Amino acid sequence: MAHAMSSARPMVAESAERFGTEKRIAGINILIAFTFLAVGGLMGVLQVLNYNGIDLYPAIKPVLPGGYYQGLSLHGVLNVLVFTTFYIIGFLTFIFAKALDKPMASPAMAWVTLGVMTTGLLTAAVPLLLNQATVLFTFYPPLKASSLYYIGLTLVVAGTWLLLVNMILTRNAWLKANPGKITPLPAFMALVTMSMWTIATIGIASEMIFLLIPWSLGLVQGTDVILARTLFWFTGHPIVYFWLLPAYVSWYTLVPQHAGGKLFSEPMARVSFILFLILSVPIGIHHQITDPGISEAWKLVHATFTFVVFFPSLLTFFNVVASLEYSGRKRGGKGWLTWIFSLPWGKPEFTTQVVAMLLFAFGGIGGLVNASYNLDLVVHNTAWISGHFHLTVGTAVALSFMGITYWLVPHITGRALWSRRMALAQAWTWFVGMGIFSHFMHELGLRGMPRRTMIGGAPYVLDSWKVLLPMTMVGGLIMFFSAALYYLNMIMTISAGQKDSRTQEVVFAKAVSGPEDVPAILDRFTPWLAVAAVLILVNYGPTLFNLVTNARLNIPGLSPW
Ligand code: HAS
Ligand code: CU
Repeated sequence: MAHAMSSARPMVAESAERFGTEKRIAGINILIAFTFLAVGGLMGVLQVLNYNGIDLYPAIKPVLPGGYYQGLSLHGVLNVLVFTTFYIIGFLTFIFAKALDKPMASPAMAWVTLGVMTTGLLTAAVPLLLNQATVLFTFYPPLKASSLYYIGLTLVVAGTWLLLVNMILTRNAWLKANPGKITPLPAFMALVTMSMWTIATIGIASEMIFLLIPWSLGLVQGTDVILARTLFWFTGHPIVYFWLLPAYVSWYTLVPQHAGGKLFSEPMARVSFILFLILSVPIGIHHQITDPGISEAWKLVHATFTFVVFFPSLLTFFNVVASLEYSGRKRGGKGWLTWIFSLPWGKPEFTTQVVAMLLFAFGGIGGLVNASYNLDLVVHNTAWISGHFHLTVGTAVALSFMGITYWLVPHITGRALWSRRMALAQAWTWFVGMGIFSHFMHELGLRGMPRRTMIGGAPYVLDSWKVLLPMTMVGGLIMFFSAALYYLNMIMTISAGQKDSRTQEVVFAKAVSGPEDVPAILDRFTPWLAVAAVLILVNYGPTLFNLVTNARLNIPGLSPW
């Protein structure tokens, strides 16, 4: 008996220990991510109050000397650069190792990844807080920030590359031990995401290293604005899929399991991710339709390819909904649509992610409007765009990431979620708040309201905007309430959640059409990376060649704040 117990104990200890590094990395990353999201999110509340003539910036001047635009810079940088990147690196490290059932090849490298990223974050945070980097998250020159801001962000990006290296080492070791086996789907998806992202970062890394850092250090006197913007969007478009794909990893490989069913088709899921690998980068110029210095022909090509990258999301739509339908019917659901009511709506980790999907459908449709060359001329730089990305990154991504923490944080900490009902209320209030907020932002954009503008201080506010602005505040305050529920629940979970050794194990969903149906080509990287390289060369080559050979580093910096 004693022997049986002592042999059982080390087993448990070993398995708890086995992914100890990955759990810790995920936990710390998620903690950093949500800590900074709290600050970034609060700035959003100030913005929406300012829209409605309630100006709280003077009250917080001692902490935030730069007012609206410093707040907006913090909002953008902390929410879409810091929150996303830290969360994703933690989540993917964990999911990748779990899916292969093999700890990361180099735990030391995993810690160095975190160390480099954190150093970068702290370096960039100093000028941001000191109002020396009030250049928004796109940091378009000639706006000029402190060099620490650019160096810090570059370090954060460089840190992420190490995860790809670690993943490749781990997968190689796994392949050696499992010859002829197909990479488990979640690991494959994580690897696609990091490969796509690493290619994408060539743009921002070049912009930083060749243009912005030397310029901000005073080594060169000026910069080239269009070249800088083009390099930015080389990364700035695919970054949105770097945010999205980890949510897709969860929608494909975990949500069907939460729903008590199966993924509909693994081969189709792989096709979707491979399409993202080859199509995410060569479309960035759809952010520059109104920029001079780039030919209309290439703008049109990028716009057209943007329509093509719509397809992997349509595949996802089909596959994920088919999986939900499978689960609904398995749970006794009947009818064309009434199976929806048989889904486990009482499970926070499920519901939070499904309501995120629902709003994403609208964000995705709006994306098509943006991608249409001529329609973009109507919505570009208006509040419509802010409406669009609050549905995409602000909901599909951020709300899914919250939903994931409803099972992942208990898994990491061994403490049960403090309140499941509060979590459900959080999901639905986000859905309602964001639904209202983004609807009215879209509409205000169509009425000509500019984005990135201190509307509360603008002398030209139209009556047709004034009637709708209060609704953005209603939506914003509901979201604020939702966020408060989230943070309260999480703080209570970590500090006072019931110790529960039975917190959910990580179980990936099986598939109706699974690995046995996957042709070898859908588990390979080299051919797809080659296609990606060709498409990038074709779609960006001529424009970049032109911009680089004509570059004049003669635009001086401005720090008007
Ligand atoms: Fe975008 C601008 C085009 C997706 C984020 N985008 C932005 C900006 C951000 C952003 C942040 O072509 C502003 C950048 C700035 O500061 O200037 N976007 C698109 C297109 C898509 C798209 C075509 N965007 C995203 C995603 C983002 C994101 C994803 C973040 C995560 N976007 C543009 C363009 C611009 C732009 C232009 C520049 C505009 C300008 O003028 O500046 C597509 O990839 C979207 C495809 C999505 C779908 C939806 C699929 C739905 C699914 C869920 C299904 C499940 C359901 C649940 C419904 C086709 C997968 C059912 C439930 C049951 C119970 C049954
Ligand atoms: Cu884009």
